[in-house]
Amino acid sequence: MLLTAAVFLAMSQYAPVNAADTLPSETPAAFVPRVDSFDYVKREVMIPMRDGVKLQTVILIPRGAHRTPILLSRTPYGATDRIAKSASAHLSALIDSNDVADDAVLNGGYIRVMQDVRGKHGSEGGYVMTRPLRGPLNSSDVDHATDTYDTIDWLVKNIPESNGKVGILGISYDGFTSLMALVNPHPALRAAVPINAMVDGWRGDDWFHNGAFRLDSLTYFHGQEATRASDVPWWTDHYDDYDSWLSVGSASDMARLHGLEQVGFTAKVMNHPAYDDFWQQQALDKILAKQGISVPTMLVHSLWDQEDMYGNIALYKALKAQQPENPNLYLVIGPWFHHQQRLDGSAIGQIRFGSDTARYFRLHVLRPFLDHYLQDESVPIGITAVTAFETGTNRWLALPAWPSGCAAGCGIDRQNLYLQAGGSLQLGSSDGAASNFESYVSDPAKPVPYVPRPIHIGGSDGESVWQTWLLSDQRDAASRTDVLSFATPILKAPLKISGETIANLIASTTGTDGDFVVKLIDVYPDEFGREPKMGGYQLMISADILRGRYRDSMSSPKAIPPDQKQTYRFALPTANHVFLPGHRIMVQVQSSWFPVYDRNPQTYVPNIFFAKPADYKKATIKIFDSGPTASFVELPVVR
Ligand code: PG9
Repeated sequence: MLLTAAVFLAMSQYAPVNAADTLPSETPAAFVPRVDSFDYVKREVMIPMRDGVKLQTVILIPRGAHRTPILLSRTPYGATDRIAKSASAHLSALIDSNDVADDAVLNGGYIRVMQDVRGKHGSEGGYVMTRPLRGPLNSSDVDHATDTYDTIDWLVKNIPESNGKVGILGISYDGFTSLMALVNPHPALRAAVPINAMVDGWRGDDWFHNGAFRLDSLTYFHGQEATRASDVPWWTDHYDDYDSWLSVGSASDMARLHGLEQVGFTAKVMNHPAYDDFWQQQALDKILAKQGISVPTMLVHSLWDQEDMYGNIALYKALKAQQPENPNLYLVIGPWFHHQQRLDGSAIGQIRFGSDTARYFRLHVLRPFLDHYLQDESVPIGITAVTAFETGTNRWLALPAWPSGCAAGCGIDRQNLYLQAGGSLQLGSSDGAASNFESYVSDPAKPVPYVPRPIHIGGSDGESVWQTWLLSDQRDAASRTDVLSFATPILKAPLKISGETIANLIASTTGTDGDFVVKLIDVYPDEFGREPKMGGYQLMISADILRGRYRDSMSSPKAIPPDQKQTYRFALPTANHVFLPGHRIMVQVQSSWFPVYDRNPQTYVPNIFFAKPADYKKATIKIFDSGPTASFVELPVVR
């Protein structure tokens, strides 16, 4: 009787509407996974912040851990998916796949914690893109600094296996949140490793470079802000990204096409095209230099970072200017694309570095740093203030500061490389000839593609164009009539540069606005021994763009007077490169780089985001070379 009642109950619970299906479901109401044999314990908790909002946090504790430090990351990309989606009984297998803190780093000796930032994925609260600190741009009581503080406070009080010491690390957005942790840090925070961090979205990180807008930012706003779970895909209507972006007009037209007026960050960016207070007040290099850093911090920079090329070097410079002998500051410079530190670092595209430089970093630089500052039994650190990979020769250098050329006994001379008539380059002085110029027509209807078309950002054949594009062969650009190339004779001796190259163009345009791209290139010998495909390869060592309206002031744009010589002076990203004998140095100049950057209409309009089709006009650009008004690039030459 009892049995019959139980069966009836079960049937009524699970039976579908069709009463004829009398077979009970084989799926239990709630399955309990068996994980007792795992070599770690996983906890998923909601950690309360000071305003009551709870943040989803995944904690992985090596089984049997005792007095073990905590390694925290804070991310908008889904904590659960990032470190705990794959199923394995081994902690090392679980975290190895995409975490920079892989087993080479953790070595069983860390508690790994990953948290969703407020407003994303499992966390409560509202999302604000790279939420600024409390102050003029954030009137609430919370920011990433307070959220990190509250999180660390909870972790050290609620994980009995910990030794009470916490390190924070992360790449890109997670690098930005690692930097935020340094503002009024929790006393338990003992080390930070911001990698490829977003520091200043206008000067040279994700959204703009010197005022030129990076179009793919729109797809990022969409991915990040359309929903909490980032689950609405961006659609395309062409295979070739060049066509997709050219078929709409301005960036705001594309934003409208995808409904981006619905997300909050779009209007903020489009209402602040210049480097005004909105950008300056949230630039982390300025903020952190003002308050200084007290927590041992290792800034990690990629030489070919296609997203956050600017931030960590700018921050290092700002911190050094404030406190030249800060013993807590370390810098690592590696031959990587954005976030390659967590992957294989042997090559980027066709350029090979002779060893897995990313694994070297994780094992011999990152781990000693973390062990030294976080483990109870302090391990000797064994690394210098700066660890930099030298490209061209492919070797790691231990340096006292950046830039410093070599360990001891060498300095840096700033030497000008002058653009000369006929497409040559001359180091030291311009020729005695009369002033001359080369010219090209820049047509916004046919902008210079950043890689050969068709361009498919995700890549075809599994090779990501986006990750490798800064190292792609520039010969295609060199053969266009709207790109100028200048080159030295074949080098007889090596020439090494360390630090920032500065472009100093003297140019005129028939338009009233315009962009200037300068690329410093290593041209390989015409034939190249064991790697025949590299014969004549044009490898970009450093390059950037300046939107002409900002030539004199980043915050107060002004029109370019047509047909008048103007100076366009701007820094290119840091390099640590040896141009080898047999190679040549090349400088290329062009006025578009599409569709990485939006097109400049070349007619001055108040806000390029809202330029109308009729504003986009061809312009003739003259780049002055030879004689007293020759354009040049200022190289940081190591002697
Ligand atoms: N570069 C990405 C990003 C960082 C910060 C803000 C917006 C985007 C990233 O890779 O996380």
